[in-house]
Amino acid sequence: MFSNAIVRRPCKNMVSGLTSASLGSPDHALAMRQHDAYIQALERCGLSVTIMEADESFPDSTFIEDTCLVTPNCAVMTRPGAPSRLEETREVEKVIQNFCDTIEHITAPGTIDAGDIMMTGSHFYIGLSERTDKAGARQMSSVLERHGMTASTIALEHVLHLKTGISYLENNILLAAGEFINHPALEHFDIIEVPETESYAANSLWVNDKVLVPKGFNAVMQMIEKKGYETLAVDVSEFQKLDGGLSCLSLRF
Ligand code: CIR
Repeated sequence: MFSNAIVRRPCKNMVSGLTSASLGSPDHALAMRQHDAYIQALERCGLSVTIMEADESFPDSTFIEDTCLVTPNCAVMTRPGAPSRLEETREVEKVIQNFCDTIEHITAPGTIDAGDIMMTGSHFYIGLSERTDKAGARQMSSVLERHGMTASTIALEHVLHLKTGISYLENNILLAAGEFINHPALEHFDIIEVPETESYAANSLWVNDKVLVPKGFNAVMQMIEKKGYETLAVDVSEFQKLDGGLSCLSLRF
């Protein structure tokens, strides 16, 4: 179970954020309202939410998940794979210090975005992607092992981050889309197959036995409810325009 979340407000400069989506430019005012509702949803799941102010120097900084991996035994500041995002970690670390006594760091030349890391109990899956290279993954694995946890890697073919395509919903249940549905490394999970038409909802978010699902993806929402979870629909359309999803918008621990 999680007790805390950290979020970072979207900045006006989010319109210059990195994206491969062709969904148009995000509307900052609407993004702020959606971010308010996202915070409320986390609070409904019982989390105490720390809100960092927006930083106009970093257009993608609202996607705070990529900057840090928080585990029960330590926090690990990442080294984001996009050059424009490298320094986002600095302010996040100042906030993390209020919660974690042990903070580790990924160092150059390795790169890793924590959107590529999925926690399943004490085992972590690390996606090798355009943002996360083998050196970054290797460093992360050895940090985790030093703190009594384990890790393995999965090479990505099509998606930006590992958790763009899969989400762990606890109880051995994995939500999976596209290239992950029949992946040999994941076959021991009870897989909920996300239809191609709703692939964006593969990034849904388990928080204390409730699951946040992006608004408008009703087939996936129903599949998750069939597994016995209460779902909360959260509209993140303005973040989708920047390739971001529900998990990207917070650190949870
Ligand atoms: C980026 O390309 O870095 C941002 N526009 C989106 C990051 C999404 N983060 C995530 O999936 N964890």
